[in-house]
Amino acid sequence: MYTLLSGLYKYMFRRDEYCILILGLDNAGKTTFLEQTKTRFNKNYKGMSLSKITTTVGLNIGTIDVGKARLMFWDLGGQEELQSLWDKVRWIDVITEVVFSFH
Ligand SMILES: Nc1nc2c(ncn2[C@@H]2O[C@H](COP(=O)(O)OP(=O)(O)O)[C@@H](O)[C@H]2O)c(=O)[nH]1
Ligand SMILES: [Mg+2]
Repeated sequence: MYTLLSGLYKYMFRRDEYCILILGLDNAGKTTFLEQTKTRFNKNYKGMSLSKITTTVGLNIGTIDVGKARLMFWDLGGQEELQSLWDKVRWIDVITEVVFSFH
């Protein structure tokens, strides 16, 4: 009975999860894009002031829920050392690239 109920619960409330890798060079606006997206889609999320965003060291992960889907954004720092990781990523569902530079 427990298995049946927990299976039903999982079926009703499960979310499809997708990983989205945000790629781009330093200062392209990746972290700003992620902050804006989180602010727009997560009702209770108080976005960080855009002027406070500093260079991402390593990795920054943000999750948003859209309908029945859960999107997990990976904001990978654009430093040269990390660029070698880009082509090693195999399990990512979507790769989005931020190509604009403001400097
Ligand atoms: N004018 C303008 N500046 C932006 C925009 N997006 C990001 N920036 C600025 O560009 C700089 C780098 O942004 P950041 O998100 O840290 O880039 P990242 O290194 O790719 O994560 C910051 O000073 C941001 O305020 C935008 O859409 N318009
Ligand atoms: Mg960044």
